[in-house]
Amino acid sequence: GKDSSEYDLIVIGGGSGGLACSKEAAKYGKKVAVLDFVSPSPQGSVWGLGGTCVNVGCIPKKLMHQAALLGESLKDAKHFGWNVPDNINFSWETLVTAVQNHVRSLNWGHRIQLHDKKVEYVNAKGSFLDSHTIKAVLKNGTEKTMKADNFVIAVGGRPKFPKEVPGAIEYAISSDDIFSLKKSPGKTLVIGASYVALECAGFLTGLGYDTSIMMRSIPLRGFDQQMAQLATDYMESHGTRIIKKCVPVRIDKAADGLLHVTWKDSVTGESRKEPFETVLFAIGRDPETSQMNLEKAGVQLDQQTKKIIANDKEQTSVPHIFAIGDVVQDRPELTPVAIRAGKLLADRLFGGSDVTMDYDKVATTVFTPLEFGTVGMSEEKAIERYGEDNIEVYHAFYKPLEFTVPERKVEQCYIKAVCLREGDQQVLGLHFLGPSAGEVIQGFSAAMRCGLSYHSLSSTVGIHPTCAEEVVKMHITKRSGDDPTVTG
Ligand code: FAD
Ligand code: NA7
Repeated sequence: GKDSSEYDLIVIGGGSGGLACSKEAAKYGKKVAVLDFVSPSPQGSVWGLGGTCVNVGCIPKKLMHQAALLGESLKDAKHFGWNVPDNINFSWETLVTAVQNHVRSLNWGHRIQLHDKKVEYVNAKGSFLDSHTIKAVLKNGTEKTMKADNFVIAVGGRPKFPKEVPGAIEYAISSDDIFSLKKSPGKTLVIGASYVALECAGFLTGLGYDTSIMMRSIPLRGFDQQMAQLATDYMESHGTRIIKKCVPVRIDKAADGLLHVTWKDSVTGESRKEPFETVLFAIGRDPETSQMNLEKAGVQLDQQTKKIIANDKEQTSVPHIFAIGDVVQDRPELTPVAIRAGKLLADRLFGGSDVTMDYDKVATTVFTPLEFGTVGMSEEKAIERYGEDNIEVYHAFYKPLEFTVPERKVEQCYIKAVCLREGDQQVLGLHFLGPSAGEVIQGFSAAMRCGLSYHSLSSTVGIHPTCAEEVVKMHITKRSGDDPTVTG
């Protein structure tokens, strides 16, 4: 047995990856502790157990996205015969309360699960003293020392603020604050073009707020750019203002509380100034490695990103220290990725497994007002890898049946399969813009893991009438130059 301060495994970070890993390890009868501590955001937001996804990520954002979609549905409903009154109003306070209540129920659920599975939960901030010892600092300042044979670092990341922009840290918020914001955000400027930026601007627009996005270059770097363009075109045509090729210079708070943002157009060089009620930065995330004393343990970081370097067994430069989730260099920053990596790691450490995590062909969905589901390679990536002559792209612009009756003007519903040109035409990437994109793309991602070819995709019989059937019906190649609009 181990004495009270010695563990088989200490997990630092009780988010998606850390919780999954610690619970799985405890299943093997191991002595496991998980540390979780939330440092307040610059605006003072804090939250409970469960990490980013539960508190300030996937969960609250999908609920707010749903709230925005419902607003759209209310407009549609009239056309379908519902006598919806004209002056419907929306209450931010009600939404935030409902979302926060659900988040709190999840916080509680995670605590119960740790208890039931005999994982010791320590609400403390962990940092290394040496490679086998950590210091845990509790909220009240009490310190304790803990030792373990193995460590898993799963501390995730936090939103970045631009240090060079005066007023940014003082006055702006981030995704860490928006989901619990007490008062309605009002006229909002979202700065950045990450998926988080587009999603936040999307639901704020949908909820009726005057919303602008400021982009310095392209939307959704790393994603298929044709899809990214269509997703943002849709937003622009549905009320989100996009301020292109501009960067913030400073933010000043006026006596009336308004935030006056000065920005610069990087093409013309001109400056502009405009007041907003809320400014939200979504310019990427920094890993939470800076206060962990990782150099004391000997854990190597990427010099530029400050993320932890880990091998295909999630092992860092120190053999008994592992890292999973968003804190690791070159990994998709997604909850199910962190969960799976954590579970497989515990199985390898304590269950005699040799199964490693496959980070390839992980599907994801950007919950913009018109959702964007994607798996595998972008068209750009496929061309770069195989050459334009060896790639066949099938595509279609389609109209969801449910958009016809309410006469929704949507030109951006689009699907694209990026395939190899030879043989059965293996599908390298599948990209879908339209309703319920996540629900649509999940099954196709399983098919792609089985080696889906265009041949098997197009010999699949569709489910009528759905949007997903448009995926199996695609037959126009980009190369042909034919009109890809689905008719009838
Ligand atoms: P986290 O979940 O971030 O957990 C890390 C935990 O460690 C945190 O609780 C942190 O406070 C704690 N911690 C940090 N340092 C210490 C320390 N020294 N000691 C103790 N504890 C510490 N992913 C999806 O799959 N789908 C989505 O729709 C989606 N939407 C998102 C929307 C937003 C706005 C954001 C920001 C992210 C979204 N993500 C989404 C990404 C997803 O949230 C992350 O990939 C996931 O949470 C990563 O899990 P993790 O375990 O690596 O870290
Ligand atoms: P990303 O993917 O890191 O993107 C950051 C975005 O913010 C991107 O649009 C950047 O524009 C923009 N950015 C970064 N710094 C600035 C400043 N200083 N001013 C204005 N705009 C800025 O964001 P996430 O962290 O949300 O995404 C995490 C993961 O999701 C990532 O791995 C992706 O693969 C998917 P840029 O394109 O650099 O001009």
